[in-house]
Amino acid sequence: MDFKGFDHPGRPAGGGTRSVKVMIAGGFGTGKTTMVRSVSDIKPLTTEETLTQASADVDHLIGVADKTETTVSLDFGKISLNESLMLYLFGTPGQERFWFLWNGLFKGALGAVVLVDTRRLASSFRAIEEMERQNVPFVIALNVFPDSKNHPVDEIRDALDISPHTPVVACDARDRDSSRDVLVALIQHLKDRSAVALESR
Ligand SMILES: Nc1nc2c(ncn2[C@@H]2O[C@H](COP(=O)(O)OP(=O)(O)OP(=O)(O)O)[C@@H](O)[C@H]2O)c(=O)[nH]1
Ligand SMILES: [Mg+2]
Repeated sequence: MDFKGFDHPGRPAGGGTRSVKVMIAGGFGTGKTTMVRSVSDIKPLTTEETLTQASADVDHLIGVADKTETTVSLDFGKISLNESLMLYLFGTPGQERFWFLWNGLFKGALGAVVLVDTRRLASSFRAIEEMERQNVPFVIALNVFPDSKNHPVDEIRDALDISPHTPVVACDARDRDSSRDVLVALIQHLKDRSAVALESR
């Protein structure tokens, strides 16, 4: 896929490498840190702390019972998708008590991946609402766990109440190629949106 025509609004067109800020968002324990880790070209910066007993009741550990750490501030990584496009990845915290950080984190973001664990769909509702509120285009990445059911995409769309234009892709956040494919889908979505915007001018 060729991203050469993709222009970052803050940069002049033509030549050089474009840098794009991308958020990796989603509910608690959906695999955000895992995705930043698997796909980043550099050793990512992570800010994980041990999960405390205090959060045990509110965090609904169903399906991620062996989870011991949670992101308290952000994950940061970067990936060069090709010679002209560099993505800076910002993983959000999933625990509700850190959501107040989201406003600042999203500044300048061109798009987002919203990770969804289909065993716990509701955990990502708030992240989707936030993308819509902050007007950040996004793709849904269904992070497939061994006991995830194979729901038809239309059912998932309905359950998440997202527009038919929002791409939904399945992935394994632990796998670099799979995570990279999600980022490619996001960039393609951003390109499609800007093409539509240009046409309707
Ligand atoms: N089987 C399987 N396990 C995964 C996958 N992705 C993540 N995990 C595991 O699921 C747990 C949650 O992953 P994290 O990457 O910490 O999730 P997170 O969204 O960053 O979590 P918070 O920062 O606490 O919101 C970890 O124990 C991972 O090893 C996956 O694709 N498949
Ligand atoms: Mg995390």
